[in-house]
Amino acid sequence: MVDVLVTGGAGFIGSNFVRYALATHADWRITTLDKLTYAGRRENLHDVMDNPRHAFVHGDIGDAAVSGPLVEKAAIVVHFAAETHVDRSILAAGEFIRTDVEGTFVLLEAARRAAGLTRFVQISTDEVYGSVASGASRETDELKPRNPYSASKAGADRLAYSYWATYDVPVIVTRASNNYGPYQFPEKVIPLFVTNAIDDIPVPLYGDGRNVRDWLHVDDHCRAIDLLIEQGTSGEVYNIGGGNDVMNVDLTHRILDGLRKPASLIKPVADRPGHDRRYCVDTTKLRGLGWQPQVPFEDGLRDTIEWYRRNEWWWRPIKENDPAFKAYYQAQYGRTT
Ligand code: NAD
Ligand code: TDX
Repeated sequence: MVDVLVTGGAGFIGSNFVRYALATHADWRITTLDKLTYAGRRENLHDVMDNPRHAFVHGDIGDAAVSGPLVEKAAIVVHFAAETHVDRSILAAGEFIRTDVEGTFVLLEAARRAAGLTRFVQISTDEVYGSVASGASRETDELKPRNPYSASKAGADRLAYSYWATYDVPVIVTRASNNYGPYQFPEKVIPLFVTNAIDDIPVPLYGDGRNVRDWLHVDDHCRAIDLLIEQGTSGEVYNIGGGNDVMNVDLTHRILDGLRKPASLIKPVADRPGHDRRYCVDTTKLRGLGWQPQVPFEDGLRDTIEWYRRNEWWWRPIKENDPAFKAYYQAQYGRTT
């Protein structure tokens, strides 16, 4: 059996990856290590908690006594755990530095001692390139992060690389574009707008709504990570993008149309400070290994909207009963919605 450690496996992408990996690799024994922050939820793994090839450990990656032994016995580490929401990083950046930078450092130190480690996947982000006015970011481009989240991720991205260059830890760095799909915490734009619209609550569109994101279905992301575990080269960086560049205002109309809700639900609100105008990654390198996205955006968005429509059990308790969600919503949108 192959021992795989997935950090942040109770979050959005991590839980989709755990589910995908258990179904795809009969010889993988997966340990999920997750702190269960506001974004990490046992419910995200409800259907794999009892799987005999899956163990769940509740703990902080920054706690070396917990994370160290798990890394040391792993053959593969896929490191998703992070604070991930740009708007929260603008409100308070401390946890982003502690988890995204220092937490990654703790894992990498353990990775130096891990005798059987063949792969350490550092899940970075396209945001490390900063805003790109035109063209597409290549892996060799300069990093110009512009908000506390992306700056923390850039720190972790280069720290992981340095552990390959310096200590020969078998690191691969991935930089994916905006993911969408089931189990995404309902404060990121797609699940927030879908669930607000279901309840006829206005959807707060930042600024002029003309910012562009490249949408990648989480299943295509999981397939890319899996391929890179098998075929990637240590010390290399790989962009992962869906090739679906969409302006926020167009995305919003598609969501409202998909739910047969009126455009009058769109509420223009103050812009995000330092709001990156556009991200776009060049995926030639990954495509050279045989990967290409399989989920057309139209189908993926329709299915995602349908998932939130059918799975109110999953999101309604967060939005209606979780005081932390209400406090965040008030802090973020209180003045403007
Ligand atoms: P998420 O916020 O849904 O999940 C993050 C998970 O990490 C949660 O389960 C949380 O409990 C856990 N976590 C946080 N701090 C921890 C700590 N100190 N110790 C252990 N666990 C901790 O995030 P996501 O959207 O699934 O993103 C996963 C990874 O992918 C992140 O590294 C993120 O930067 C990266 N990424 C995300 C996107 C995207 O569009 N969502 C795009 C590119 C890259
Ligand atoms: O209420 C909103 N209104 C709005 O107009 C929210 C929450 C967002 N937006 C805009 C801001 C962005 O241009 O929508 C776009 C997407 O916003 P988010 O869902 O917050 O994602 P983004 O800031 O692009 O970052 C995401 O992609 C890169 C993830 O959250 C990161 O973890 C990932 O690294």
